[in-house]
Amino acid sequence: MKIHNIERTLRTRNAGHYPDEYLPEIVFIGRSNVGKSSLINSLLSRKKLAATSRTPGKTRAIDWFRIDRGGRANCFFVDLPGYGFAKVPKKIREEAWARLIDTYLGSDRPMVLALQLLDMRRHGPTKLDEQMINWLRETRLPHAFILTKADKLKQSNKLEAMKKFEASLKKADNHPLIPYSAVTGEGKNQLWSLINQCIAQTQ
Ligand SMILES: Nc1nc2c(ncn2[C@@H]2O[C@H](COP(=O)(O)OP(=O)(O)OP(=O)(O)O)[C@@H](O)[C@H]2O)c(=O)[nH]1
Ligand SMILES: [Mg+2]
Repeated sequence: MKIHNIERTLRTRNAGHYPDEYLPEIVFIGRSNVGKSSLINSLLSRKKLAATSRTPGKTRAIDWFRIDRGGRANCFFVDLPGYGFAKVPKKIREEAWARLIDTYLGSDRPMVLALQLLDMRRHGPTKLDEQMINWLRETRLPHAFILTKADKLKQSNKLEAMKKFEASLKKADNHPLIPYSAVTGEGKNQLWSLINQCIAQTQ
């Protein structure tokens, strides 16, 4: 589907501050440096829309990107700040980050899909990821797991990593698990199909 226009509608660090417009929202969640901003750029075929960095903690606010696809398929991509960034003092980490995300996830915003990103090289979620996943399960928001940086694994290691993630995420609850590479575009078509399906279900 053709994208007509993309703009960043809002960047905020204030809990409870949202865009005026209600469109289906696709939410990107994951620890710092896992590749959230790179995934957004890759899906939208833009190099520098969402700022990426080798230094963790780049995205400290919530960003709303408005994706104009000519009407019914319009949506927002919501780039949440990464968690588990060691250089941020613990107090700020616990309070500001958690409040920002908790307020948003608990709001009446029209979220249609949450994408939980996990680094594919780690062969499983970290402790913080698990906390986030439990949090997500409580919200009952439809969600999928995106295994990032798939290009960094050899084919044989990929299959092994998939199996380990499936086991640890208890794949029985039927949430898609999609290997993704922002470098090669692997997973892009599959993820767009899922996004479109979730948007269509709300209309
Ligand atoms: N090889 C490879 N590198 C990636 C991929 N995705 C992201 N990276 C790299 O990983 C680093 C972090 O990527 P970001 O997209 O900035 O990560 P983020 O999750 O937005 O990080 P925060 O904003 O700190 O929460 C950058 O150096 C990216 O180039 C990928 O699919 N393959
Ligand atoms: Mg980022």
